[in-house]
Amino acid sequence: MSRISLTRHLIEEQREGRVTPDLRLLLEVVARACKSISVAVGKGALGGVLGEAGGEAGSVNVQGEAQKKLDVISNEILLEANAWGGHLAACASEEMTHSLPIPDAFPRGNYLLVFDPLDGSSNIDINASVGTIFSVLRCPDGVSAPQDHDFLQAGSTQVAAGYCLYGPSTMLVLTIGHGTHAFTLDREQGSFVLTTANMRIPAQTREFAINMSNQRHWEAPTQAYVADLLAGSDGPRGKDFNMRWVAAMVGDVHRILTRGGIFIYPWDRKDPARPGKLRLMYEANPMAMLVEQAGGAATTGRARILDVQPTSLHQRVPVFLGSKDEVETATRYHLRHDSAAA
Ligand code: AFP
Repeated sequence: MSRISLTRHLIEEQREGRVTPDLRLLLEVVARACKSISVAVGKGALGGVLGEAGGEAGSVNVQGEAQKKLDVISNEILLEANAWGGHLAACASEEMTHSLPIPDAFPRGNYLLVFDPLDGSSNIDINASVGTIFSVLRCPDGVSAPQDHDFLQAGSTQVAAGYCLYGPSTMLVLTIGHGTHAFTLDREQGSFVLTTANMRIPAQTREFAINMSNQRHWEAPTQAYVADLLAGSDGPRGKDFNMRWVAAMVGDVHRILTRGGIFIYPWDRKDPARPGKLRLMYEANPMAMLVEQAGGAATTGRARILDVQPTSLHQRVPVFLGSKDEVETATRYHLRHDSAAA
């Protein structure tokens, strides 16, 4: 059987009226940028790309996190690739304080792109999986020079979302709102090939992912839920659970899309001003769309992530996502706790 490339897949989606020519071009450009990032990541120490950005002084992003050289390189690759195609009005990134309108020298399109150029950057120097996460929104009508507030749209309005996982193989996982599809990079041919159409997350699971070292900082319902998972067949859940933690959300979500599970990054008391660690616009929203399109669920522990109205570009949010029944169970623990406390 002939192989279906990403290009062919998108052209067929365009013929079905599911994707506009501009959105197709945008997604092809993002995929091309991901190939370049994959090459840079793959060179490792030989490419001189490991370690911190900014020399001895180091550099930090708007989150106050140390930037790695590959964070900066990946951000530049995505910005450069998307500047001139005429399909985008503006970009926003984890690595930039504010959004960036497309330069006046180039035509502006109707879409907004927001991304985490290299998620899981603490994995870079240990040669473990990292990834790029992206979300595509419509530029509001009548806006020719979009600013940060134009990006503040609920995740349910995303027109496309995806990630590229740089692991033993490079994989692009994409949704345009008609299922979640996985493409594997054929390094010799230089093209992404459809390897799993319509990924489906099993509704039930025996696997969870959470950074247990934060346990003492969690709120009561998260403590109670995870305690019951750990109690296994001796506790109220009546079955044993296994635990996995990649420390790059892309890796954990990819495992869940492949074989099920629940991924949790809850609110914790380490910094009460921060509602969780993960960012809504370029981590939680795109992953929630991919997971829902594969039959899973994604909540803040209390409400659907895709319904959260963003109030700032770099806003954080608690995340519970993956196998539908398990996410609903975890959410019930939080809602029950809230109604008992009311
Ligand atoms: P970085 O990209 O800053 O390394 O953070 C990765 C991440 O946002 C997400 O991809 C992981 O799931 C999570 O943080 C890992 O967090 P811990 O540091 O608590 O393991």
